[in-house]
Amino acid sequence: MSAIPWVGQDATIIRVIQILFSNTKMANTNTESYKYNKKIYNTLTNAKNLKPPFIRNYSTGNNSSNLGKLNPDFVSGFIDAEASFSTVVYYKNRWCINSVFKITLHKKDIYLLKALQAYFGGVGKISGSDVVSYRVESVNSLVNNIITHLDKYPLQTQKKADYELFKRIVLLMDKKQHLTDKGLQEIINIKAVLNKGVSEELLAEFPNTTPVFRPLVELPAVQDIKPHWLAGFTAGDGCFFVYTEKNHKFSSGVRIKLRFNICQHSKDKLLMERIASYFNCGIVTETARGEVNFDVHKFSDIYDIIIPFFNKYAIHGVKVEDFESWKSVAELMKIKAHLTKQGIEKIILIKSNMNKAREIN
Ligand SMILES: [Ca+2]
Repeated sequence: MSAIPWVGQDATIIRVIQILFSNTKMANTNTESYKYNKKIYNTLTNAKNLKPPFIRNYSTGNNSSNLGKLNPDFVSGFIDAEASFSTVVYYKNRWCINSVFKITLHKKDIYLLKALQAYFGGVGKISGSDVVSYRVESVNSLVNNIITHLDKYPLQTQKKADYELFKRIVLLMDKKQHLTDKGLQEIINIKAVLNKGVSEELLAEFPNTTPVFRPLVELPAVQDIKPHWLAGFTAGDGCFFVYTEKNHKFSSGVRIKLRFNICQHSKDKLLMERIASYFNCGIVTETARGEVNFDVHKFSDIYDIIIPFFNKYAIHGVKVEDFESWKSVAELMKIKAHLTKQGIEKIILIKSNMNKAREIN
């Protein structure tokens, strides 16, 4: 495989060419299908002013050596989407505390975890098979690598409150306070409002527990939202959808629709509204299940705002492949290929290769 990552428009075109030709016998250049693909290939090539040779091994840049050093804001955006901060209290001869920073992804995203580990100076461990986790649990690494980063490049979602609580616990551990009764109780008081709080069993062991206040998370001003943070957040929690819908009003019999989505817990509704203002497009809606969605459906917004944004501020990891496929559908729609039967076939083929990589959130 080629180790050179394709980025931006080049990658889109490589992706579309690769998919278009993937079920066409290259030797048989007289088929209608080949001619049609060739025509689309030429249109896309001319449109983007790119020169052949084109067909080479496609790489999305998922290889760790291609990822290079991640942008710090990207790292924080990705942590906002995918990481967890937790503290476990257990008894083994004495009360013990284990604080863990963790990111769990599908195994296809192991290179992204390796890039994150490299970003954090190689601390922590990556383990797992179908699902892989990056864990940092040494107090020293948490203080010097994770906390140092997050204090400089802050989180933006409500997860920040959990981070602030987690940080207080880790700093107490760093000062060995967890080895004293007072420090241990202080940690339990903090843990009482961290994530799901403390179990009844633990509460029974620490009857004097007085939960601390959960810190308030300040909402960023629209102009303070960092584009690379948004790219990292999207790499974690964003989705690029292609919908094919039977519709006889269209001569091809099928209507193609694109959707860009970011889904969060409804506690981050105001942040999602800020993101909508930042992009100056899309809508924010709340579901009965307590989720909030930021969606962009309008083709011109997708083509003129969303795609150029992520061309400039790169997403990393397996989601890049979805983005490239999605972009290639947008390019086909731009040249009206989706209004023809053959164009629809290509789009269905591209769609069939999308959104397979991530089975966990
Ligand atoms: Ca998430």
